[in-house]
Amino acid sequence: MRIAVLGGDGFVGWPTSLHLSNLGHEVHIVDNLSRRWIDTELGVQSLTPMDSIQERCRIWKQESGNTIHFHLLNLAKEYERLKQWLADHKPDAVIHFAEQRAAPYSMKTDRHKVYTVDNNVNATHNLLAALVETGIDAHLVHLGTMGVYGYSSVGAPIPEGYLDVEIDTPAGRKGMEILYPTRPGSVYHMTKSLDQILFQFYAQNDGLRITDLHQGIVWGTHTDQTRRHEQLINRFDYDGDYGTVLNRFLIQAAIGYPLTVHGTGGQTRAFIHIQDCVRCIELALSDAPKTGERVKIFNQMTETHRVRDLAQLVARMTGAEVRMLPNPRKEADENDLIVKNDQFLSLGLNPITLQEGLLAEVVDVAKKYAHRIDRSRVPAVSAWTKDIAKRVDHDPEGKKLKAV
Ligand code: USQ
Repeated sequence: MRIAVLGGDGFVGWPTSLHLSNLGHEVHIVDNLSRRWIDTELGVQSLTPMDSIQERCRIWKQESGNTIHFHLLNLAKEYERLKQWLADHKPDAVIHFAEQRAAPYSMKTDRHKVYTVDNNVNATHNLLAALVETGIDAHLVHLGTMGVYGYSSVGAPIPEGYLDVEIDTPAGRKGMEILYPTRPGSVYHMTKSLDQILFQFYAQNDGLRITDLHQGIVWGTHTDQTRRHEQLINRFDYDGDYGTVLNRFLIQAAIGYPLTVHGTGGQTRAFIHIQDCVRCIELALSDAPKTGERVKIFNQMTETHRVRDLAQLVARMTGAEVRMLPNPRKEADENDLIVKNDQFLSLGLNPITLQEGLLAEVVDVAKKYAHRIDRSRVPAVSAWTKDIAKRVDHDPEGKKLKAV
């Protein structure tokens, strides 16, 4: 297949591009390199040293003999160029990762909220409108998030996208299928909730074939392909805005920084290893919806864990200290989470779970590049409200709190 990977320079986009190229697909990365610009804005860098996208593609060609093409294009701002690109390249599938993906970044200031909505919603809508206008029957696979559902303890498993409900009508009770209600917990998660509605409309109105993947928190860094050469290495975010919880705990352990548990650490979240992410994309591509079919929605996660349990697991493994910090986010102190993922299992996903070997691999990577870490960028200080900001500013590293 000819596959466009929009956002193919990012944390999941890059290993996905390598994985699909390795399977023999013709891969085209379309990216505006915004993630690299955000590093510059924030004054942080990936833990792992990343080469330019052109250099990464050159090394991949040298290693595998396969070409990955790179196209510099801003989906949200360059609609006419996007349309022309699609008309010229006529991809069989389009994988859409091209969105700002960090909840803390999206909550930093009003400017970051505006940027995240503008970038994410326009990128998705421009793509949908351009697919209709060019008449290209490509399967669109979008990377969404489990976070669209919020994290309240419902007590019942979160289904894969749809919910059967009954409503009272004058003619009696009627059955109906609705999109599972969203309850996003950040501006970033809100944009992915809006994406869902855009997909529903374009599938129903124009017959676009769309798969939406509701992914959990990714952990790990290497995949089979990024391991093949030092310069194919994936990016790795450790800072308070872009680093995600388990990977952060692992690098914190590697550099002797107390593990930063927010609040009581009672938040339960869905997780998936990076190797499984790329496999899931492959599986989703093999199971495209037909024209006129509703949007296919998969929960792309393999297990759920409570944040403090993860901290304790990492502490046991490495001897790290755990510290409970004032939570910069507005989120439930404690929640349970049960998630269905039957569709990927039935397509053949064999989940990688938190095996010590792979956790240790992340610690090893972090130790190797520890000299690149700026410890002052580890605390998460982006606060969800002005009131919370006062609390977090007062004690960003929880130094006044007792270590446990
Ligand atoms: N947390 C800590 N300590 C930390 C960092 C985070 O206790 O040092 C807590 C947070 O308060 C939160 C939980 O860990 O309760 C998860 O935070 P996260 O930063 O790992 O994940 P999140 O903000 O939800 O976002 C990440 C990705 C996003 C993806 C999402 C999947 O950045 O792109 O959509 O995970 S999910 O969480 O399932 O919605």
